[in-house]
Amino acid sequence: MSGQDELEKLESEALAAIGAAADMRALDAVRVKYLGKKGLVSAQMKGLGALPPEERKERGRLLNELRGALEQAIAERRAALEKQALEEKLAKERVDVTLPARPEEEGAVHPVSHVWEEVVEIFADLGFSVAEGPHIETDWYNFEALNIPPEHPARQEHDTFYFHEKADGTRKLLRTHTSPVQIHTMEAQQPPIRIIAPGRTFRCDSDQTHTPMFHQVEALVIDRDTHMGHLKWTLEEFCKAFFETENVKMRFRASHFPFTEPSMEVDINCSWEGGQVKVGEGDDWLEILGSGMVHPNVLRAGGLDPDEWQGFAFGIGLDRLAMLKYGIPDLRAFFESDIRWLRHYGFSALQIPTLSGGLSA
Ligand code: 2NL
Repeated sequence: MSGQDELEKLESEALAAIGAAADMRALDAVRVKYLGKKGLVSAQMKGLGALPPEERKERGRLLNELRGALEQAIAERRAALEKQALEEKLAKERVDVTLPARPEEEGAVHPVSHVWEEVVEIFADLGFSVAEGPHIETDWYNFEALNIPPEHPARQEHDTFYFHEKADGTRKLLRTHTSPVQIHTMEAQQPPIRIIAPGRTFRCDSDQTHTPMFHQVEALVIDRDTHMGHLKWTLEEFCKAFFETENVKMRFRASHFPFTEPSMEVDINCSWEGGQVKVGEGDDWLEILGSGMVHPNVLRAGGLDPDEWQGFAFGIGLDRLAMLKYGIPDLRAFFESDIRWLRHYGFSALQIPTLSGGLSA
């Protein structure tokens, strides 16, 4: 066989093999067989040196053409295989969106998420915006700025989760309340301020009524002449809207928090029947939140002059609110991720709380 016939035979064999390669793996094997370092075309190239100079030139040109033709055929085959693979994948992953959801996979909105949305809806209606911040905080934002210096007894009560100490002696912590968010807000924006800060909080405490992670919503209002009357009105409006009754009675008791002065705890009336608590009826009292006028030291820590600005703040436990409103007896079940519990106490994703449509209806 002449040299040229030999190359033509090689080319037609190689092209047939490329065309027959059914997948990327097979195609790559063909590429290696012909164009690889030890492949058939390379072997021909190596043979060039043994030819007389006048034949070598022509043969070299033909070999280069052959290599170019095979490379192109391989690239085309690869593109065709990729297209085919994509089409197969799309056909396999095709979703019929008109099929109904499978009932056995139905989830539910957690009662805490639902109550969170209800609370946001009520305060948005009162002109508050929602502020959020990091779970990991510094000592300054979680304690010092809130008028809780290192030796303050409230430090022990907070059962703080600390991170490892750094070389400079400082250590980060998991926020024990959402108050740090309010300090960040005071730093970032000038009054008037009207915000709520809902979120997760953490304390190293676990028993029947405490979980290491729980949810809080705090509120902060600051203006030139904000006073206790504004605080009382806001809390009354909140309680009526949240418990969906005009009848709820409230009792304000003097209390103490490091970050407010004066401070008040708020109770609402309730009745106990068969171990079940009902809000807005009966003569028993139930504590639901803590509140007060922002302490001048806290205003100063937030960069505000207490002679110019004043405000109120309060904090409510969201988990407790959810238990009260929806009659859920055991706090610890909240965070056990038991799908049966969630199906029983959870809400439909389509049941979005609105004041016009009813919060829990
Ligand atoms: C409670 C008590 C409270 C606050 C939280 C607050 C935040 C700033 C300044 C002043 Cl930045 N106060 N928050 C005030 C009073 C009470 O929470 O028992 N919560 C469940």
